[in-house]
Amino acid sequence: MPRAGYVSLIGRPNAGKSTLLNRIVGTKVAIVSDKPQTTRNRIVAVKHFDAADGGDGSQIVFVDTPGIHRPLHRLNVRMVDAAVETLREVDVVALVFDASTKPGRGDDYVSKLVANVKQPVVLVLNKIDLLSKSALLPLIGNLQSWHEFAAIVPVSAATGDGVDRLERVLLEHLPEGAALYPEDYLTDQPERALAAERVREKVLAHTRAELPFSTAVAIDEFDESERERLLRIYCTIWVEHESQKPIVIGRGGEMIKRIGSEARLDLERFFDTKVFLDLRVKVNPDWRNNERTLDELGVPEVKRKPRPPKRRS
Ligand SMILES: Nc1nc2c(ncn2[C@@H]2O[C@H](COP(=O)(O)OP(=O)(O)OP(=O)(O)O)[C@@H](O)[C@H]2O)c(=O)[nH]1
Ligand SMILES: [Mg+2]
Repeated sequence: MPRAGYVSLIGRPNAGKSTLLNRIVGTKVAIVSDKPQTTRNRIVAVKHFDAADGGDGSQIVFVDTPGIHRPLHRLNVRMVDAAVETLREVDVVALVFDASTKPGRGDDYVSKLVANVKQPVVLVLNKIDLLSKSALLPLIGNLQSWHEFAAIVPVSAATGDGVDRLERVLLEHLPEGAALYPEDYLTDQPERALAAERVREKVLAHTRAELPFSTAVAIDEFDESERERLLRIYCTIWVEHESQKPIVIGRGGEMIKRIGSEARLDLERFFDTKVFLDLRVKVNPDWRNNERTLDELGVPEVKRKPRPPKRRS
């Protein structure tokens, strides 16, 4: 009997959730960077276990989520809410932990969140390529106290080590049933969003300090009228302060050219056609706290159920 269901990838920023998702589905659906808070919304992507690949028609519907952190802007409140909300919706929670780091206060917070989860929680110890074998066992012993995990699976999303086993373990905990998505379905991310994210990925790769956090990319025009020959994409890179503009543009436009040419090559590979990419940089003060801009950027607000008012005595 095939199995099918939802698995959310939850954890601290930088744990490697998006790298793991891309590794499993075999395509870059979520951008990755060495800066925390890279992923800003939920990304659904489906792993198919097709008969053609020796599978039985099972499906794992992954939900990649923003890393859980203390939110200081409305953007971050929306991000964390989006991640936490998945805990109630999925069949299995995959808690991804960066095994090359020591558990800290942020991890305490995440472990408290999963303590209330009713569904099976699988602890994924990622980045084991950075770890000696002898360090793994004591770490597992230490993290077992967090939760009654359904399983603990060491992996390296970077090398693929352990990922097959992780897929098997996740499948075991999914309900039996027919496929939820068509067999060629990859992701819920529209092409425009994928394009904007790839541009943002290059910005993240080449900037430091506050800039990665205060940058957003909006698609102004996605012109497919001559797609076979040339896909034309016009983007605006938002920054928060006037002083950040020259950093993204660089001396003599060097930085923006580099971001543009790397993004264009990436987009050409992804869309399998020539791409014309127009980038401009604009200041949008305090966009991270502007609800309308956040809506427009596709970082939706998670509507929580209202709590009953506290009774006054
Ligand atoms: N060495 C090593 N690095 C990894 C591995 N998995 C991810 N990384 C690196 O860790 C960094 C963070 O990876 P992401 O996939 O963006 O992490 P994330 O959990 O999605 O982060 P947020 O979106 O910010 O929550 C990147 O530099 C990755 O290349 C791994 O298995 N081994
Ligand atoms: Mg991510």
